[in-house]
Amino acid sequence: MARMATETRAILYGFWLSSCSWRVRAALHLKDISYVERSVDIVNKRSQLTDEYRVINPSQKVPALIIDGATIIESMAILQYLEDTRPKPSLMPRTPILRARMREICETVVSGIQPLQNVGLLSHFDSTDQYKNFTKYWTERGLYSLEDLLQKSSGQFCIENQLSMADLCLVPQLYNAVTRHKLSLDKFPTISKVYETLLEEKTFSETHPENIKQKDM
Ligand SMILES: N[C@@H](CCC(=O)N[C@@H](CS)C(=O)NCC(=O)O)C(=O)O
Repeated sequence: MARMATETRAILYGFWLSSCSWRVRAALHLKDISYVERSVDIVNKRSQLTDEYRVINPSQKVPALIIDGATIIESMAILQYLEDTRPKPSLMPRTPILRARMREICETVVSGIQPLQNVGLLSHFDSTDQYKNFTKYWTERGLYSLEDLLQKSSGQFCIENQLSMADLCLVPQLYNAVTRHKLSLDKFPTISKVYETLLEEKTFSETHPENIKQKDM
């Protein structure tokens, strides 16, 4: 009797342009977890709003990760689960104060920038220009804050010289700010330096949206 094919790898529901999906993709790569990505087109088809996808992710956003027989939504919950179940290499700095520094950076991106830059907001503005001015304002405020935070905590990476959740949050958001929203990082020398270094890391080069876009097409 033919055996039914079952997917034993993790399944990431994401989208190439989504910063929150890139956070998770980078963590899966860093921890060497085998996965397959299923594209949910949040821009043109707006597939996140279908009843079918709602069963997977009730918030109707990406990402969602199916792993170890569970479906997990919210990128930071996913990162923490991966860290708890596959602790090496660790995404957490070694001391409580450095972990607090890491969370400051994560929150600045995850709560202070991303929700105000989310493509899902676009249809709620009278014009694209209005949306762009809004996102530019909040992104720049976040960048000023991140510049100060990184001046205190960074080495090669956001927190000294160890990759952490902070880097996983920072890189995708900066990529969006620079490419999609055409913001300049000239006023933010520490952010620029750390960002350039991080883009060279395999964790980010191999999970880069441009690579995922090729596969989606
Ligand atoms: N807090 C959520 C945010 C998820 C989120 O906003 N995802 C965006 C892409 S980065 C999305 O799916 N946007 C489509 C929409 O809002 O309709 C997380 O971290 O997973």
